[in-house]
Amino acid sequence: MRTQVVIVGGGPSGLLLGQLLHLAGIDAVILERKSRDYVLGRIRAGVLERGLVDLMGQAGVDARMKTEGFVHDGTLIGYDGEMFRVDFAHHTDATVMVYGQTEVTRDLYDARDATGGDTRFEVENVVICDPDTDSPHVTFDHGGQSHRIDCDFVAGCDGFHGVSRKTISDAVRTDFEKVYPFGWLGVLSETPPVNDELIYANSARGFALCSMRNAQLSRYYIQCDTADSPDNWSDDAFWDELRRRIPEEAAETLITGPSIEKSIAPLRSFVTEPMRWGRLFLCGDAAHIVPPTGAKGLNTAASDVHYLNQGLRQFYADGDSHGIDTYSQKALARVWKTQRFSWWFSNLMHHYPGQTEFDKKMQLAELAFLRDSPEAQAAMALNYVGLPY
Ligand code: FAS
Ligand code: PHB
Repeated sequence: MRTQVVIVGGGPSGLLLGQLLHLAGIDAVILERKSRDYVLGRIRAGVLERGLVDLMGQAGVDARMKTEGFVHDGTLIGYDGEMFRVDFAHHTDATVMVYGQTEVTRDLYDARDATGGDTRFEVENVVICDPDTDSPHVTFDHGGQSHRIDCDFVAGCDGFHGVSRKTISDAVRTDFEKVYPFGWLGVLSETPPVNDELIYANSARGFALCSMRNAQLSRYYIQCDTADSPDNWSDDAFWDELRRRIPEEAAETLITGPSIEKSIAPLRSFVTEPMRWGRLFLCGDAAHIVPPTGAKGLNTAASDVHYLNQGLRQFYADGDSHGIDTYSQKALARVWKTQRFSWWFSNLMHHYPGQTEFDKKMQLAELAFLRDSPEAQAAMALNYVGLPY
């Protein structure tokens, strides 16, 4: 079999790229390791930058997002017993969309079904062959048979634990990593959100975040030890700890209920360079990971897809390889800026084991500066709504 682009990974990166390429008449086969239901069962991101909202529109998959998503023009930050608001619309004329990654993925799968796109689920033993030649191919097992697809290009959209990044030899690739000494314990509950906007809280007991998916579905996080386990946390224990970490006015109005999902995500900053090797291009978590504090994981995957989609369209339209030749450089330029914001916001809002009293004073001083300085709030707002592509 032959196709133009093989996309390894059927998460948001792979699906969005597949949809945009289809609209340009470029054929792609998507290979996904898990089942569709498994992919849709993952609870992950919740905030979409303006760039991803626009891309969803370009991909023709934004109808449900427009009716069910929540447009947010600011966020709340709580610390040291007080709370202040950063007004995105005032500083940037832009907003963000609160719409779960699960729904984004569902919309993209529905669109792929409608186009009859070739998506193979529960594939195994994917191997990307000869990516550094003009005739790469991909082999894999599916339905008890071995398969080979010859192609022009391979898009590695298979996340942090996929095969694509590891296909690029260590002699070519450089990894940059910071592992944070804490994780996030997340709970999903069928309860009304505690506030119309998100609340990021830096309390003496550690970080907490109040988010949402819709008017009856809330998403909450508390910072936890890396060795912690969801089994150590009853719902009551979680709600009690959350109340202790969020501003009093929110703690008093918090409506709790049974958790329908409870999980711990480790936090790391990670980038691999380059994001291209021959005819293999890395997109999304396959190339980079951020601590979720700044809501940049899914959104940086989107800007990668934007650049790669542009480059492949240019190549197939008029044989011009400039877009694909500059893909890695362009994508990484934005990746590092989102890495910095995610690192900055994580350092500002979390308690580090062994943090000295001076360190805590530095955090409080920076939070007070952010509270009082319109320029500091504008810088944060510009990064939060999404830097330009
Ligand atoms: P994904 O990991 O989503 O998708 C990769 C796909 O490739 C998966 O479906 C996988 O099954 C498949 N795959 C892997 N190996 C394969 C192989 N060998 N062959 C075929 N398929 C293969 N971001 C935020 O902005 N906010 C958050 O709150 C947030 N929370 C997160 C919580 C967790 C636990 C994790 C892991 C990530 C979180 N993220 C968050 C980041 C997340 O949203 C990612 O940025 C987003 O899923 C990136 O999408 P993809 O690049 O498509 O990678
Ligand atoms: C979420 O709703 O899951 C979410 C929102 C904002 C973040 C991280 C996670 O910064």
